[in-house]
Parts: sequence; C-alpha cells; structure tokens
Amino acid sequence: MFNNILHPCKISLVLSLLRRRWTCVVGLIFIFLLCPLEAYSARLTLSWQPSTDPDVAGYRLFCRQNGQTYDYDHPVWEGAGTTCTYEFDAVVNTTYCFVVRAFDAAGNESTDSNEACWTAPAFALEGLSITGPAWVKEGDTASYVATATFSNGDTGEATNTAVWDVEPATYASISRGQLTTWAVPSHQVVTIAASYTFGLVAKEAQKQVTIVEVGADDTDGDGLPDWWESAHGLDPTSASGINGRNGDFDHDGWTNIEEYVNSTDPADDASPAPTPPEVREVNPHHKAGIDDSIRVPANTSFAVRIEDADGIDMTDGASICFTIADGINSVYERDLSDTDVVRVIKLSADPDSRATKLWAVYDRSMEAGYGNYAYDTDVTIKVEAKDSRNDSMTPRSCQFNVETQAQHNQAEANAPETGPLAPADLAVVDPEHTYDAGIKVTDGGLEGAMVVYDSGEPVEPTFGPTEELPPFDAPGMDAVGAPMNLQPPTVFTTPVKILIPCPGVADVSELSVYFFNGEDYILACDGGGQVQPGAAGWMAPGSRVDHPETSPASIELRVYHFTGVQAGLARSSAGMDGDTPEAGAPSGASSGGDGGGCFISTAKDF
Ligand SMILES: [Ca+2]
Ligand SMILES: [Ca+2]
Ligand SMILES: [Ca+2]
Ligand SMILES: [Ca+2]
Repeated sequence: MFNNILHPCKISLVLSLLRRRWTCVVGLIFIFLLCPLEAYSARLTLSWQPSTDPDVAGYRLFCRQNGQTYDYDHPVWEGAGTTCTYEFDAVVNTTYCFVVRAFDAAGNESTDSNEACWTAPAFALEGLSITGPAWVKEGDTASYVATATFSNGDTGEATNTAVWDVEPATYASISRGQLTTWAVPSHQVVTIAASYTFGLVAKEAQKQVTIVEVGADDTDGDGLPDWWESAHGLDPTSASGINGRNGDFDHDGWTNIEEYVNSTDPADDASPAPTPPEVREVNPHHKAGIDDSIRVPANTSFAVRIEDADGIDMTDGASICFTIADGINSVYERDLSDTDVVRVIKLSADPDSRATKLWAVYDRSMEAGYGNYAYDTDVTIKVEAKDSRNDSMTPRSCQFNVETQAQHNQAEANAPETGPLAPADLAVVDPEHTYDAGIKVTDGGLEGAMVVYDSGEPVEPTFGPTEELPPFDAPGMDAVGAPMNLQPPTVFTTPVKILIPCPGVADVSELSVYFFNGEDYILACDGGGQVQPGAAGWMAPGSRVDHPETSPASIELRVYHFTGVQAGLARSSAGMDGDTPEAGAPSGASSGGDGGGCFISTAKDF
C-alpha cells in the first residue's frame, strides 16, 4: 500500500543501438516503415528495469510534442511489463518527449520520470550497399566502399563509420573497408558485412568475395596462374590490357579473373552461357484488340516488364530498343536515350546503374511529330534488349489493334461519371499529400472509386466503361461490387493509388484483389495484402490499406499499371452484409453467392 506517491522512474534516450544496462531507464529503438515527404511511421520499443518499490502494479507512458503539455488522462501505453511498443506518425523536424509514471493497485501514481526527447530528422536511413571487387588474390588487400541511401534521395559514404566484419575470419580480416587476405588452400568465398546506424535506424549490407588461390605460379602477379594463362592463350608475362586480371580476352562481359574463379573459358564468349534479358509481361499484349474484344485506346502506352540477373545498364541508351510499325507512318526506332517518349520504372533496388527488374514504357502519345495512334490500325512493336554483359534477348514482336473511332466515342459515352476529389476524399486516400491529381467516380455501381496520381505522368488515368471487362470468373470466388476498368494501358512513373469500393461487405479484410491480364483474372493480393507471384509487376508490395470507415468500405492499393480491377470473396465465406448485389453492378460481376474479389486488368504473363 502506498501512503503517498511512488518514487519516479529515471528515463533517458538511448541514441544508438548499443546494448547498455541502465537503471530504470527507457531505451528507444525507432524503425521507420515508410518515408514520404513530411511524416513517416515510426515504431519504438521501450524497455526499462522494474521499479524496486514492491507495491508497483504497472507503468504508464506519456508522450507530448515539443511546445505541448502531457495529457495525464491519456497514457499512450499502460501495462505491468517493463517493455512496450508505441507506433506513431512522426512529423519531420518535430520533437517528441516521453515520461514514465509508476502506479499501484490503489490508484496512486508516481510523479514524472525525467524526460527523454527525440527529434524526427528530416530524412531517414533507407539502405546500405557495399561496392568493391568480387575477388581478391590470396595475400592481397582490397578496398570496399559502404554507401548509405536516405529517404530524401541523398547518398553518403559510410565506409569509415560503418562497423565491418568478415565471415569466416580464417582467411581474411577487414577494417574500415580494407580487406586483408592470407594464403588459402583453394578458392575461398567469404562474406564481408557492414552495418551503419543513423538517427536510431540501423542497416546492414553484405557482399560475397572470393579469395583466389594462385600459389607461386604467377609470373606477372595478375592473379592468374601461368599454366591457366598459357592454356587459354593469354600472356603470362603481361598483367595489362586483355592479358590482365580485369581484361576481357573474349569480350563476353566476364573479366579474366571472373572466368578463372568461375572455371569458365576466357577465350570462349559462349562460356559461361549467356543469360539474356527475359520479357515477363507485355501491355497491351498481342491478343488485346486483335482476337478478342478488349479495346485499346488510341492514347495507349506500350510497356514491357523485363528481368535480367546481370542487370541492364540504364546509362546505355541501346540497352532497350523499340521498333514501331504503326500502320500509317514509316517504321521508326526509339531507345532509352529518347527520354521524351521512353521511360524506365525500376522494380528492384540495385546498387548501381544496372537494373535487374524494370518496366520499360514507350509513350506514343508524347511523340511531338505523331501524337496518338490512328484509329483502327494494327500496331507492331519489336522489343530488343541487352544486358550489362552484352547478352541480347531474341527480339520479341508484339501486336495490338487500336480502337475504332466508333468504339472510342461509345466508350466515352458509357464511361462512369467522374469528378475531382474533395478534401474529405484526400483525407482518406492521400492524407500525406503525396499526389497532386485525382478523380472519383460520382455515379453508378462504381461510385466512390478513386485514383490519385502525379499530374506529371505522361498519360492521364481515366475510368473506362465497366461493360468492357469480361465477367469475373476466378474459380471459387464471387465478385464484390463492379469492376474498375482503368484506362489507358500504361505503367506509371510513380505508382498510382486506387480506392476500390466494396459495397455490401462489412469486413473487407476477407477480400482478395484480382486484376485482369487481358485473358484471365489473376490474384493480385490476399486479404492480408500479400502480393501474389503473378502480380509482382502490377502492385506495389505492402501498399494495401483497408478502409472500413468509408461508405461503402473500400480497399486502397498502389499499382504500377492499369486496366481492370474488382474485389472478390471466397464462396464459402460469409462476410457480406446482405445477399443482394448493389444496383449498378454488372451481371457478370455479381454471379450470386455471398462474396467476390477486387480486380483490375492488363498485362499478360509469359
Ligand atoms: Ca598471371
Ligand atoms: Ca597475364
Ligand atoms: Ca571474358
Ligand atoms: Ca568466356
């Protein structure tokens, strides 16, 4: 029993991730989940040693912003434990302060602990990478650079401030990026790691390095044994040019030392076997508008999703080339250097100018001399790509047929009515004001559907007629509401945010989301928002947000590209408020049952 107030705790901020023991101290670890311009979501774990007072029943944590006072009626956390997690939206350059109070079963509360404060920096550490040689000759040293990337787009070298490590430590040591190797009995692969902490955020990077065993048989000291050089026609007495370690004797993109380490032939450009770029999706694809009834608007873009393990060099304009036969004009070519009309959207976080996963987009509507495609023409676009090792893909020819003028006019007449977004809409779909343009469907079965986007996008997103999409037919699933027909086919430089209304569903977390690839409805994400393998190029990972507070409830996603979307629920589920589809839902999208899916459409998988 307390007769008076408890003794206050002592609180302080731990400004690094070092493990230290404090007496009645609160340690804060901030993890940044998202870093838009003005705020980011911060999650902190607080822990403290228990009070020595035997009657303590628990603790309360209070938070205030600089310039405000504590609200002791509303702790941000309360519990008996000595650790808690507190999530909040941290506004940049704003200071947050915390105190802890202990309380007992009789309701007595201690005075404040001392105050611990933290100011949210204007930007956060987002990544760390290591660059340097992938191999080192035994007994040699090599230098590695650690580069930190920040949420504001800046990069900075962290080589000397990072903590370095090498595993196993049997054959090498590392300090401040300098690797020292010793003699090895045969080639040995070691992993070097750097960790760096900025503003309570820690990142680690790793790189595999091969320590090359050469022995005494290396007259010119280039890391290539005499016997190996002689066997393949290299000069064992010259360490320069194509006869040296970094030379490429057969011009296949692999250096001599890489060929030696990998046991490939330095005099054969087919060894190792080429791994050319692979096309994963095309949008619009060959069937759209040719064999089936999917209309391709005259202002469509043309996009290919490409993957290549070696990476495609973004600084080489010839890396990706489009040859366009538009049915009217002479055939012409555009490549990566034609930046007015060709864009690249990287889907991978690569450490240099090479991209291993990307969308490449040709925006015909941005062509000063041509403008949109002509109505009712067959368009053929040949795609060629080569990677940073000069491995070229077999050219792919893609066709689509452009809408007729009559189809265009009919689509305009039947499109859902839309209007600008109101402030209340933006508060739901874009409270961070990341985007500066948006539209909302104001009537019919899709009422409440929204798209927010960057007004700088070359192609403006619109809603096409719902009837243009085929009936939702994913096995075992029923559609919820009406499908969104998002037009025209394009890939956005900044993924756009869409809000999918799901009428008649109380708990949208039970809904999956589907997109239409021109032939089939493809599962994009499950109820938990997990992106499915077939949707890697369509939906931004981690972007699903459910909005039970809207009317009707809705699902928010960010997507790279467009066409049809609808919400769906497994037939065995029972998440619908009622069993009557909303008025305005197309017959194909409400095939009875008690659920459905959210779906959007476009590209085809290869
Ligand atoms: Ca040599
Ligand atoms: Ca040599
Ligand atoms: Ca080579
Ligand atoms: Ca070779």
